[in-house]
This record gives sequence, structure tokens and C-alpha cells, in this order.
Amino acid sequence: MHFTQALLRLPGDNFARGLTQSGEGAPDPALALAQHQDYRQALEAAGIALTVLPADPRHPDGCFVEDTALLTARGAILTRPGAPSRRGEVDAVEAALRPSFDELARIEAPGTVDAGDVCEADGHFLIGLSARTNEAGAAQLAGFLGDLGYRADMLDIRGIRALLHLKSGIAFLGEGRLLTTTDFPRHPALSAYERIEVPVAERYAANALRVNDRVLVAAGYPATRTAIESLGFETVVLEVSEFRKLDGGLSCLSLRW
Ligand code: CIR
Repeated sequence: MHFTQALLRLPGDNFARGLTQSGEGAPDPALALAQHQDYRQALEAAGIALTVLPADPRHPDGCFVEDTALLTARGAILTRPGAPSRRGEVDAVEAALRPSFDELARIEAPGTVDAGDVCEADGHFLIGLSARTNEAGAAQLAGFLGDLGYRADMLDIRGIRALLHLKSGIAFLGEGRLLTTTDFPRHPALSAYERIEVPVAERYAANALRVNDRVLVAAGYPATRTAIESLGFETVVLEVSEFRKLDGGLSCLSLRW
């Protein structure tokens, strides 16, 4: 899929109050803003036009904009995030997406979905059941995707404590290839794909991001970078230490279409 647009939201002064289970300490909001700027430049260099929303003082996790909507080539679905503190993030995203998407479906209570739990692989949607995405939400989402003519499969990641979201552990690189952690040994929903497993010590790097002709990779994970480059990709290495402290990564920081 070729992306021409992306929506982002700046991390704010309140960034250090975001949700976390990483145990890596409090992030530095100023450093997060600088890292976000590098990320924005990397997207622009890949040919993407950006819409950048201001930080929202009510929502310290608001820069993890990926969780608030699922964008597809045939329509978009607004989520209902699993963390109550994040539900109010969706309104500003809806307003920003409206000019580009005629139809915006919406996950309704009691369903919850964080779109970080959804990995699209060329029209095949992998939906993670997680601490954030419940069965009712996943079922609603699979229904919407079915109406759009897409195939969806569920993966239950609730037993994999190290994964906040499915995409914390899986990235679609295109051309039938998935970059994954070692958490999905023989899952039937993944059987059609060539798998590139990141070493256990580099599990955070599984949240890489293919944007057009290149792949964004977190700094500090050389084996993963080499593995992606050996597939023929140009990589762009970005420091995202402050987002990692809040369990976020490269994919979480933008919505792309
Ligand atoms: C949260 O816990 O919701 C945020 N601190 C991190 C969200 C990361 N988003 C993502 O992986 N898609």
C-alpha cells in the first residue's frame, strides 16, 4: 500500500503522565518532542503529507494516535480505546479524518478496540485480543471489515504479558512477509506468511514500520535492522526511547492512508 497522508498528534508537556507498564522510568517530554520531530521528518522524506494535531492537555497518551482509528483503503473505523483515560482522544481524530473518509464506522460499548491491535497484511486483517481489545470490540471490527470485503482473523495475545498490543509484536513488511517476535510459533492465521523473527533481546524492534519504499526501525536493534536490509529494504533508524518508556513505538505515532 502506498501512503500519501498521515495524521499525528504532538506529545505534550503532560507526556510523562501517560500509561505505562514498561518499568523503564518516566519519559522526558522535551526529548519526546524532539524524537517526534525526527519521526515527522522521516515520514515526509518518504513522500507523506502530514496533518499534525496539537497536544491535548487532557490526554497524555494522545500522541499514540494509531490506537484511535483503523484506516483501510475502503473505509475507516473509529475505535473505542480499552483504557478509559484514552477514550476522549477519538473526537479530535474523527474531526481530522472526516474530510478524507466519507464513511466512518465506530466501535460501540461494550466493545473496546485499540487499533494498535490490528495489523493489515494486504487486505487480511489480524486482530489481537488483548488487555485493550475485547471480544465484543474485535467482533464488531471483524464485522465492519467483512462488510468492506476484507478477511479478518483473531489472535489471542492476552497470555503474552510482554505485548501491550498485537503490533508490539508483529509488523507487516509487504510482499507476504511478517516481522514478528518469537511469541507466535505456529499460529494458523500467520501460516501463509514468510516470517522474519527478531531475536528475543530485540523484541521491541518488531514494531517496525513500512512506509512506501522504506522501513522505519527503532535505534538500538542492529540485528533486526540487518535482517530487514537483507530483504532489500532501505531502513531509516529513529530514536524512540521516550515513546518506548510508555510502551509505544513507531507504528503508534501515526495514522497513515
Ligand atoms: C498506552 O498504554 O495506551 C500508551 N501508553 C501506549 C500506546 C501504544 N500504542 C500502540 O502500541 N499502538
